[in-house]
Amino acid sequence: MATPHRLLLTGFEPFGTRDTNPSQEVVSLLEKESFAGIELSTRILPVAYLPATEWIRTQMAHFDKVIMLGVAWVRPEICVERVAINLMDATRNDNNGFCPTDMPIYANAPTAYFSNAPIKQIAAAIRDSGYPCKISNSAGTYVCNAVYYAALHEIAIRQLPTQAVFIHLPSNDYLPVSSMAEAIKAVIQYIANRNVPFFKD
Ligand code: PCA
Repeated sequence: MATPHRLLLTGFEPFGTRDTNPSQEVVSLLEKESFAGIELSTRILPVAYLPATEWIRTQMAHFDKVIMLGVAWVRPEICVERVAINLMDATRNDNNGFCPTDMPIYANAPTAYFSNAPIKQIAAAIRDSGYPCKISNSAGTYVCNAVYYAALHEIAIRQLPTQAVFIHLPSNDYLPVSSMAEAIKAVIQYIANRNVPFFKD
């Protein structure tokens, strides 16, 4: 049997005025499942720039595939993020009380990275499972973007084969959490059903 893909799936704790985060709930639903061909690890990240970026950075060498989830409350559909930018520009404190404006995540690092995962195929896998999904060209300037940037920067500077994608989930006013979980399951199954190399054709 082929070696299973080591897959890291992350979500975020609640932040701001909300006491839930759909990304955390989706991870809790999916961590109970098993997927043939996948060795699944999960983690809920703090909505805090420094610990979240530092943790994700240290994990990149240990996984083949990384799917990071967060919520974008105002977006009506699931968004597969194409790009991460080297910028922290918060309009509200993070959960550690940190509120950076116009600051780079890493000094002397590239302005942006594109995802090294096949975002179009991932979006298609979600749409084929019956859920609304589009490509987004901005993951914002809050903690989600920072974590995505940290992952892609680490992969780039260490020349790791790891492939990473960030997916923003909508508010559960637009889509029930159980449907979001089904959509992400479709992405995991897309990974599982492909022989090596999964992420790039
Ligand atoms: N969404 C925020 C941070 C955590 C989350 O779930 C964001 O889009 O940056």
